Amino acid sequence: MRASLVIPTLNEERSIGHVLETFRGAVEADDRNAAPADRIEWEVLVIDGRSTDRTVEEARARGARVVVEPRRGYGRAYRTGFASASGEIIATSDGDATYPVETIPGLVRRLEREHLDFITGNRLAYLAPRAMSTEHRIGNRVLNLTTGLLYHRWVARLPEATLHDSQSGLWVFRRKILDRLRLTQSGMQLSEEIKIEVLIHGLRATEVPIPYRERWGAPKLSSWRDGMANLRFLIAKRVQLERELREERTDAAPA
Ligand SMILES: Nc1nc2c(ncn2[C@@H]2O[C@H](COP(=O)(O)OP(=O)(O)OP(=O)(O)O)[C@@H](O)[C@H]2O)c(=O)[nH]1
Ligand SMILES: [Mg+2]
Repeated sequence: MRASLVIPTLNEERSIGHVLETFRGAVEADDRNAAPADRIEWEVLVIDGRSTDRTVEEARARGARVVVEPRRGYGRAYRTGFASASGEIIATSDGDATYPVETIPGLVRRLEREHLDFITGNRLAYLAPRAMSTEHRIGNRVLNLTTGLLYHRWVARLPEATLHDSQSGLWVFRRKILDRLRLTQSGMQLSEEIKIEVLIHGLRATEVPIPYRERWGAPKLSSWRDGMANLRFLIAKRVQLERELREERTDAAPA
């Protein structure tokens, strides 16, 4: 089985080496426990937004394939990364050492074992004390509540009938589902867009608890600006969805 780990980076020289080494250690442990035929063949893609520090050198030195995406945006970087990934399974993580990349091989095994299409990590389950600022925490809560209210009928399809962390950026999924998802966002909104698209298409998805740690290096996110953009996106997408559902109902109604 081939899998791709995709990591967007913008000036993460302090942490990217650590992230890639931690991941490699986890892959080696997974290989030791697997029969040769069951080993996962990994490719690691770093989608770099023209970092001005040593991120690219650090990533290449650890065997990652670096794709330069000069257009700005977290979502833009992921959409470019997904198009460049060759694995049947794609996993994602930030390059700032916040996400537990060591859990990724195990999550791929779980995706296979449970015949799932999409797994997303719930960072709020084991949040390290300084991993999120107060603004960030409040913003997340507002966005999670809004997602739960606006998308209730789709979120209810999850095993716990709720999405605890709409903003998480650690996912493991089958590449083939990308043909069905409409991913349009170039900013942080991609993180909620991908989950909503998975749910409205009725794909087999689950949320798993993961640790989330304090970031290394300077934040790229602006809690207020990105939070408001995410909120506007949630509302606009729901309005559009309602319009499409209404059109479908009209088309299906007998003349
Ligand atoms: N290629 C690319 N990567 C980006 C861009 N903006 C952010 N990133 C990377 O995307 C990942 C997520 O960005 P973060 O700044 O960590 O956002 P966040 O996790 O929501 O916020 P923090 O809690 O501050 O870490 C990091 O690895 C960033 O380096 C961009 O414009 N282009
Ligand atoms: Mg981060």
